[in-house]
Amino acid sequence: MSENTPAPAALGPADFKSDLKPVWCPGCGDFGVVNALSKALARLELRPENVGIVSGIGCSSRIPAYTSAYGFHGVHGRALVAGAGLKIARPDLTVVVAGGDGDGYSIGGNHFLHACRRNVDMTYIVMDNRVYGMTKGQASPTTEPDWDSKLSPDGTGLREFLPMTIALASGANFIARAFTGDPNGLAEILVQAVRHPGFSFVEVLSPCITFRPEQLDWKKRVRTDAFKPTSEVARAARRLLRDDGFDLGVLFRGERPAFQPRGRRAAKTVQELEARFAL
Ligand SMILES: Cc1ncc(C[n+]2csc(CCOP(=O)(O)OP(=O)(O)O)c2C)c(N)n1
Ligand code: SF4
Repeated sequence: MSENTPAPAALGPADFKSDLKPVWCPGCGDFGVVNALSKALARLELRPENVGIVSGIGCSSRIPAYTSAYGFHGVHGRALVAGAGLKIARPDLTVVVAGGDGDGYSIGGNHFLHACRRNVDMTYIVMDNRVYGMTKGQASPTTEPDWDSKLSPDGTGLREFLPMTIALASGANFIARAFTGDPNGLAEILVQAVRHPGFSFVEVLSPCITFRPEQLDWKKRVRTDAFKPTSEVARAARRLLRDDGFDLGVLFRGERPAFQPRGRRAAKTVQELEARFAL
């Protein structure tokens, strides 16, 4: 930029929203996530063209359409691989991957483990409502074993998947929990997650008021700033032993360097890519 070129005007949260009206049920927790994410991206002084938002399938995975950043609404359970590919090919972009607990922990569970282990520099937001919202209320890996519903009478009887514990054990470099009912707290955690190098995992408690209206009670149960960040895995693991799923804040800030493959630069044209694969 020459000395005479004016600096681009600072953007506000509204600049990160698209003009599509979300089709989420009125009162769905996911509204709070799109609001907080827009605030966080503005606070980070990014521009929509510097950000790629990748999702899987589910109500929560509709989020890229509601932002003005580059978006990819992908395949159920495969958002993390698409996000990692994007970051590796375009390290200049800020990559955010987003989706639900079904998408990320059930069909996408294996990718979750390896994304933590691989530690590519991106932020993964899971909107956890402990149910499959889009497909009308099946139990997910984070559903309580005794949640009684038409599709799981008397509950599944299965113990819950513990995302933060699993992320810690698998190597995630930043681990936090936030609540959509606290949009400022959520925006602040997202700012920290994007800034932290490597794989940042943010579990967001996001009520599904249609299939789990009792989750409206979460606003009385959450404890703001209950976690105090540490860079010691053992300390974070001990802290999780007394977590009931409603403690909020940053649990872990690791110091592993982000993974960026060495070797050839990404192909710049389709022709170049085809030439590399020619036998
Ligand atoms: C391969 C494949 N299997 C199953 C589905 C059906 N399906 C769509 S969304 C979804 C679950 C969504 O639940 P979650 O990720 O928790 O998101 P929510 O809708 O609750 O936000 C399922 C099973 C699909 N689209 N593709
Ligand atoms: S079904 Fe649940 S998760 Fe889906 S939009 Fe409605 S409230 Fe949100």
